[in-house]
Amino acid sequence: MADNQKMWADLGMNLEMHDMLCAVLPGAIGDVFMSQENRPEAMDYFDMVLADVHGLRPAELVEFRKNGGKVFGTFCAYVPDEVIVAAGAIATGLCAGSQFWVPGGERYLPANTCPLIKAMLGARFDKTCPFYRLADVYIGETTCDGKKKAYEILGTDVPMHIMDLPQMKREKDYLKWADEIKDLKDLVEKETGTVVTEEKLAAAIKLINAKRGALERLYALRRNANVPISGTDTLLISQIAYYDDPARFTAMVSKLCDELEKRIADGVNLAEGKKRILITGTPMAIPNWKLHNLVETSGGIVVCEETCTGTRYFENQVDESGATLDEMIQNIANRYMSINCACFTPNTARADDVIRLAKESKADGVIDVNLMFCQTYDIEGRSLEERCKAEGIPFLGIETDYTDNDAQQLKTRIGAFIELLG
Ligand code: BJ8
Repeated sequence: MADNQKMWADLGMNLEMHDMLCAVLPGAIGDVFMSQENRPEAMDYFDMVLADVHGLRPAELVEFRKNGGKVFGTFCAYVPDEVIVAAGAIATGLCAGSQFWVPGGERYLPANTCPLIKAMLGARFDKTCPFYRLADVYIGETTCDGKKKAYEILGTDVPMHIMDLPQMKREKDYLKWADEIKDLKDLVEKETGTVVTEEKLAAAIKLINAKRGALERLYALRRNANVPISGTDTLLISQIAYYDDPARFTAMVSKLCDELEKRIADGVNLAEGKKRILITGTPMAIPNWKLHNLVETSGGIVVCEETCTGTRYFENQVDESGATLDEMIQNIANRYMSINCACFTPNTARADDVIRLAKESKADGVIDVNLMFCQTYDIEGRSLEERCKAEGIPFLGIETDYTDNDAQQLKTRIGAFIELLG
């Protein structure tokens, strides 16, 4: 911890304020994670990463930068890590899931802005997140309006590169996204002084495909009648996916999956007497475990997340058959354009995904969670509810933020929903 203090001081962090953030973490970890029964042993690794979330990985990034390495901070599941990795750089998610950062963000943004966006700005300007201090360049993207405007404000304090994400899925949009990925490649080459060759990009595609494959395996195991791992634990893994070393993360998830297979064979079933729930909606950035905790302490077990901290992050692989840089980049673009985010129009494929995943996961019900003031997901919630109802899948729509103010009321609503599932 003493080493961490020095590192945080060297990073120019606000130590006094950061201490306040660190003070609440052990309690939250105890309440949310350690209180669960019969957890897989291989969760040890992820628990350790979480317990020292602002120490372990940041120390690696500090070391990497000392040796001349560059770190790129990202905010969205559409930004392809492959290109950053191919230039020998590190991509790290700049997730913002804590209420702690929201008041800081409100100094720059209207209060009626999505909490995720407010937390992004609070984390940067309050100087209380080492990842926000360590990223040399932030990679933003034109998804929702709130993020676009927030990136302009972040750009007053840190180098920003914005990727212009198309919002439709016509052939020309796939070509356009490939063009934006080429611009990203040019940027990382310039920043790192490393040329992205065919060999390097092909290796990076394989590395990130392997990471997605490990997550796919984990999610497939949860579909079993015997559920071997809680949704809360899986959510933590999905959150850590955004910033851990990809090869190590893949190895740790694979090790966990080996254990989960054994647990299934041994008849371990965390779903015993519980209702299986699929969660869909806005992303749950670390340390936002609110909904999973509420569901799993109210008679439910989360068996799948159709979110960017869930299936949207890992479904579909990049085609590895590309031989030239142009082909590889188009293959990368095609994979990322297969993500179905509400910022696209039309986005009916997301409802198809929810129905498919609910069936595959044998979900008893779907809970659609919307972060307050996120218009696109809020609007989509109505049609999603109709689609689920037409399929006979019970549906509950929830809007919430990062505070605990509504926790009791949500617990009552979720408890009633789960009871109704019979
Ligand atoms: S691909 S979901 S990570 S944009 S910030 S849209 S919650 S108002 S995060 Fe997202 Fe990429 Fe889409 Fe996924 Fe709404 Fe908030 Fe905007 Fe948000």
